[in-house]
Amino acid sequence: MSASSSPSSRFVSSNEIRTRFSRAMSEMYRQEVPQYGALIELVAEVNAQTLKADPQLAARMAHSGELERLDVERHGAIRVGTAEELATLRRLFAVMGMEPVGYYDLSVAGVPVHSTAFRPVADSALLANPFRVFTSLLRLELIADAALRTQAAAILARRQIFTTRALELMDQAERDGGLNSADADAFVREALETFRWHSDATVDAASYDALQKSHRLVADVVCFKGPHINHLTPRTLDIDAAQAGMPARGMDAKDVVEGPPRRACPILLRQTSFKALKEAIRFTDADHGGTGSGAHTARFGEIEQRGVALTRKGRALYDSLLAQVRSMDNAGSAAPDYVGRLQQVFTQFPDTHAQLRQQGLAFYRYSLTAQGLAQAQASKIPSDADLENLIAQGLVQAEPITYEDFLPVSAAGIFQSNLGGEEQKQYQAHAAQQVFEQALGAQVHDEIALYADSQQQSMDQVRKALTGANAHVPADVPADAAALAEAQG
Ligand code: OOG
Ligand code: NI
Repeated sequence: MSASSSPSSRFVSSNEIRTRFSRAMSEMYRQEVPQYGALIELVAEVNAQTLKADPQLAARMAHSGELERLDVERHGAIRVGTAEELATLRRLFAVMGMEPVGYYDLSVAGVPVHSTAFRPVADSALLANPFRVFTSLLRLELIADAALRTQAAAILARRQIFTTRALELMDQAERDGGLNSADADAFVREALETFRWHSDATVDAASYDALQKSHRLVADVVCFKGPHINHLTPRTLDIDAAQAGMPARGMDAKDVVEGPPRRACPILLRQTSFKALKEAIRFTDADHGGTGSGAHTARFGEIEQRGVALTRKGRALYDSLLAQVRSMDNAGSAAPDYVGRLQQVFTQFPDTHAQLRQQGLAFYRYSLTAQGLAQAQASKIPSDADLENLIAQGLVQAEPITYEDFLPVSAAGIFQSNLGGEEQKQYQAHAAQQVFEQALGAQVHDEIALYADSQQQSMDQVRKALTGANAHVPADVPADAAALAEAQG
C-alpha cells in the first residue's frame, strides 16, 4: 500500500451507504407492494401543495436543511426472533451509520415485542439522510404454552437471516473501518436480501396455525426465512390531507391518525397507515396435499408527519394528556369521537413556539439571525445577553428540532391495525430494557439526551459567537469574521 493512498480515503461515508441502502429498500418495496408507490406519489403531491401554501414553512425547512432531505426521508420496520439476529442487525446498521436509539416496550399494548430504532445520531448525519428502522425483538417468554415456546425457539435457531457475503462484508467494514464504493454496493445488495419478502413459509400449515393462534405476530416472526420489511414510511407535511387522499387512490386507510391532534405547532409524530395486504403463502407441506397454501397479512403502508421534539417535561405532559383521552373508555383510538376528545384534551398543551420554548416543553436550535450576526460582529451584543431577549429583538432565531423517533402507543396502534384479526391479547406489562440491551449487545441511546445535546450545542455556538465578538479584536481582522462564521456553523 502506498503512503499516498491511505485506505480510509477510498472509503465511502456511512451516510452514503445509508442513502444507497434506503434507496434500494424503497425500490424493492415498491416492486413488492405497488400501493407503496402510490403512497409516495400522494405524499409528494401533498408536500408540494403544503410548501406552496406556506412559504414560511418552506423557508424554515430550507434554512434548516430539512427541505432537501424531505423527498428521501423514510422509516421502515422489521421484527426479529433471537438475540443473535438483533445483535447482528446492530452490526449491519452500524456500517450505515445507524445506532440504536430509544427503548419501546410494546407488551403494555398487547404486542409481545420490545423495540429500538436504528438511526443516525449526529445532526449532520440526520440531515444527510435520516433513514430509520424500527426494530422489534419477539419476546418468546410471553408465549404462554411451553411446548409452543420451545417449538418456536427451535424453528428460529435453524434459520440464518444474513447471507454469507453480508456477514463477510460486516467483518471487513469493522476490521478496516469502512468500505470502498464497490464493496458498499455489494454490501447494500447483500443486506437487502435479509429484508426481502418470501412467500414460502419455513413451516408446515399446522405449525403456522398454532403459532398464529398464540399471537399473529409470533407467526409473522417465526414462520419465514427472514425479517421481511413490513412497511416503509414517507414523511408528509400534512398528514390530514394525505389521509383524506388515500381512499381515492384505493387505499384502505386506518380510521384515525395516531399521536397528538392537528395543531398550529406540530409536536412529536403523527402517523397513519393503510391496512396490511393479504398475501398468498406456501407451507412446507404444500406438495403433500391437504392445506398447503394460505394467506398472511403483514405488509402495509404508512405515512407520518413529524413535529418538534419534546423535553422530558413536554413528553410527560404529552403522555398524561394522551392517557387521559384513552382512559375515557376502553376503546382507545377506536372510540367514537376520539378525534374530538383528543383535540379537546390537548388544548392544555401550549401551541405557540414561544410558549413551548419558554415553558421548557420542546427543543430548539438557536442561531444568530443576519441582523444578530452583524451586531455581534460590531460587538454590540453583551455575551451574557438573555436568549429570549435576543429572540424578541430579532437577533437570535430558535428553530424547532425535529422529533426523529417513535411513540410506543402509536406504534402499538400501528401494529394492532395491521395484524389482521380483532383479538386483543393481554400481557403482564413489564419493560425489560436491560434484557433487550443484553440481546442487542449494546446500550440504546437516550433520545431525549440527544435532543438536549443538540440544543445545548446550538446555544454554545451562539455564546461563542458573542464572546468571540466581544474579545476586542479589531473589527477589521478577517480571522474574527471567519471564527464567527465557523461558530455559526
Ligand atoms: C412496527 C410498528 C411501529 C411506527 O412507525 O410506529 C412503527 C411494526 O409493525 O413492526 O413502525
Ligand atoms: Ni412505522
